[in-house]
Amino acid sequence: MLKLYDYWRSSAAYRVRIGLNLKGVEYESIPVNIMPGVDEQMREPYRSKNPQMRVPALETEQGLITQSLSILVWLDQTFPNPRLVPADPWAGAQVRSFALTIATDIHPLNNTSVLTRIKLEFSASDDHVGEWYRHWIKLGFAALEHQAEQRPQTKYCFGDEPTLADVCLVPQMANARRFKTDLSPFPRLVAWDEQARKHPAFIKAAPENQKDAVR
Ligand SMILES: N[C@@H](CCC(=O)N[C@@H](CS)C(=O)NCC(=O)O)C(=O)O
Repeated sequence: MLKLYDYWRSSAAYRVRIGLNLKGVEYESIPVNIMPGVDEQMREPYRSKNPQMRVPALETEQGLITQSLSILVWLDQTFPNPRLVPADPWAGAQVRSFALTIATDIHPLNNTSVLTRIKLEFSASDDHVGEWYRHWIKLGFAALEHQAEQRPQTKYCFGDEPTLADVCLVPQMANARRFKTDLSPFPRLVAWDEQARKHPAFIKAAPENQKDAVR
């Protein structure tokens, strides 16, 4: 069975949990506690397994895959139904562009290790860290909302079924709410997030439904 190195509140791991559930693929979740101060991702045995010292990572029969989007593409190629990225080149590019805005332009700047560094090395206060965090979300979400306004309204981000775009949007929205971001400028993104969170695959993947969740 596939093993997912996971953490309940990791939004990158949350993406992979949604993808696995959408595909109906069973997996075992192996929690790696990345809470600052605990930092299991930086210690053995995980560190040798994944020198990137991040979650998620997926243990397959062929070996380990790191990076959530690489895992999701592998899942899409290995279990093609339902598709996370449309086969049509143009439609596929639109979905990937949406997903990458979140996964490569917003999320990395708000990673735990980035926040810890601006706190410890540059004396950022908790208020400054919050501002920093919300800034990158607002910038990325504004672009996605603007692009969404140019398209007809749809149930999910790109049509009647969830795609990689919804897989990335929902975890990023959870982070945005946790850091008290004003989401009123992004009504389409909010509606898509609400819709997707009613889907069983998304419910099962939600942070609060994980075995390592701290309530
Ligand atoms: N680009 C990576 C990002 C992975 C990532 O940043 N994971 C975070 C949790 S969401 C992490 O492990 N942080 C631990 C750290 O920063 O030390 C991916 O998409 O998988």
